[in-house]
Amino acid sequence: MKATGKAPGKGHVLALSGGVGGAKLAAGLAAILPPERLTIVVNTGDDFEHLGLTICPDIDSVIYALAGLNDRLRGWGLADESWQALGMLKTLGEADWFRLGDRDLATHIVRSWRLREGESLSRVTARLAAGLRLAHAVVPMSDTPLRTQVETAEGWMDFQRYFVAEQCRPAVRGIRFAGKAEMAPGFAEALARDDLAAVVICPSNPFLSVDPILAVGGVRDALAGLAIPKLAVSPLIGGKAIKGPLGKLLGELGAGMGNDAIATHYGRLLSHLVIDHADAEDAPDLRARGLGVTVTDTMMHNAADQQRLAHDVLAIAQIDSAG
Ligand code: FO1
Repeated sequence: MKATGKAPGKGHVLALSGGVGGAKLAAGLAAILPPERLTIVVNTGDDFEHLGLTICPDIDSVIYALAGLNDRLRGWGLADESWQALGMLKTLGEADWFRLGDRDLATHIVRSWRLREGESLSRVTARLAAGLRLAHAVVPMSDTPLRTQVETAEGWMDFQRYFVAEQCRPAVRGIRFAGKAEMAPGFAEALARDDLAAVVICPSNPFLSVDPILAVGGVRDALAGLAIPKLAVSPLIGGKAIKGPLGKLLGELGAGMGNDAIATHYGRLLSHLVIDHADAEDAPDLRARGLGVTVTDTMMHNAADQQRLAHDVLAIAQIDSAG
């Protein structure tokens, strides 16, 4: 996006987020935008059924981060967590490879029981967010399952098996999203808003966390049809992912390296890429593609960093955060 010299607008922002990294920017945006001006759509490709419970890791990362309850060190789950139930599950001979904390279990119990009672995932997510006193809209990408699976030498594997049980060790040959999903109502409504002023792709893994959102029916076309700033914050710093398997995946999928690979992956969906100072040398080549590029500090250690980056993103899109 080129600067137009126009006064900053007061429009609505649609943020697309995966888990940990994305949740940090989502929390920054929520801290500086009033609830009526932000919709956060979250990846549900990582969701799975475990011990009879429906687990939605990225939704939980986002609502916990917005509520300031997330564990910053571990990167997922709740701070001040205890693990008594997990220990008892192990004693009883049940699976303990996916660690469910005592406090976190309450979230999974509420979600599972309300879904079983017939509520949609959107409704349950709104219920959980309200329970945590969140005022901003946190919306699952879809109310129907679309499950991320990775292809390894042993065949197709469910995401959490690959990510947690196998610690991302198997080489990935392909990624697919199993199922057929429609946009959740809150997602479709945000995309159709007259006052939609920017789409922000948070710094989540493009292949594993953002692609499932883009794979939901109608999303790519809807985004392509929007003549507004469409920004992504690169998940890379110094050419590397802060956490997770993105660097390894880029190599395994032959998707290129660094921010060039990120820009290639999103292609014409993006008008602007926000990169870190450590990757400033990538800017000329990215600009030569016709992308707007902003070099800033994208590392988010704390709430102040999250809000600073959120301010940067809104400034690029010429959106005013006040009121
Ligand atoms: N990630 C892990 O690496 N190990 C775990 O045992 C684990 C448990 C877990 C429980 C609840 C939850 O909401 C998330 C959890 N995660 C765990 C994180 C999660 O698997 C991934 O971070 C996301 O799916 C990737 O975005």
